[in-house]
Amino acid sequence: MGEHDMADMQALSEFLQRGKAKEVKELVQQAVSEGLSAEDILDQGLLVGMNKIGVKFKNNEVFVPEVLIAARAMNAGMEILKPLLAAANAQNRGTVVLGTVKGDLHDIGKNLVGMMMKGKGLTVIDLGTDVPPERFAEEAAKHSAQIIACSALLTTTMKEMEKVVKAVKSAGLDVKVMVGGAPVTEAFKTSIGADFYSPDAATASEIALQVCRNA
Ligand code: B1M
Repeated sequence: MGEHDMADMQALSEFLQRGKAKEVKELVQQAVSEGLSAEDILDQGLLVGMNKIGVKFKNNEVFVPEVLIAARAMNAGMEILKPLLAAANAQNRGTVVLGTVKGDLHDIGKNLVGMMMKGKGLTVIDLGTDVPPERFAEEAAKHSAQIIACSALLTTTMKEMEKVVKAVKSAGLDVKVMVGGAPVTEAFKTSIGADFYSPDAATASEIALQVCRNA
């Protein structure tokens, strides 16, 4: 990748941090036209900016409103990448019930996970954010899903994932539970009795596809 592309990605990260949704959209569109892959635009532009905002947020250099407008700019960029990441295979390869757990409103990572899964030809039932544990189980039964994918970004909400595992068990469902999100770890997954942990959206989509193939 040339110097020119790198510079564009840096500008993209800057615009995202400043919450400039229009500019973010334009730069993403430009990068796509120049032939950059959706994955590179995400990893080298949008996510770099979002991570920087995260650090500033932690250090009290920016506050919720700034993070929110940066998140809006991120979503504006993702809208353009969506069809590319989800260059969907028409054939349905399985069904995933996806959502952010109860009490948690973070949805950027979850949305990425959903896009990547669609890109693998999976049907994604996206329940949104703040999803109660029983609802994951109910929807999985309703749609005959092979896997439930739960996202949590807060240390205070990740414990809801254990309730999802319990809800699935008490409903007697034959469905796997995958957990992910920044505070979630492999050890945590094991401690709550979930089936899979995934550190990122790409791995999550690969695991989901594998589970559906084996079902
Ligand atoms: Co919040 N927030 N936030 N926030 N926020 C974090 C998570 C935090 C780490 C910031 C910090 O202090 N450094 C911190 C959590 C601390 C903790 O619990 N240890 C925090 C806090 C404290 C809060 C509030 C409590 C702040 C407040 O009100 N005082 C509040 C809580 C609201 C609530 O949920 N009830 C809050 C609010 C918000 C906003 C609304 C302003 C906004 C969310 C907007 C939105 O999502 N629509 C927001 C944001 C944007 C962030 C940060 C800056 C960025 C999160 C993000 O979208 N990252 C975040 C700091 C950070 O993470 N650096 C922070 C980009 C995204 C692509 O990454 O979601 O990690 P991520 O997803 C990754 C992987 O984790 C994985 O795949 C993705 C990449 O491939 N993944 C999965 C995610 N889900 C998966 C599921 C899977 C598999 C993989 O399978 C099932």
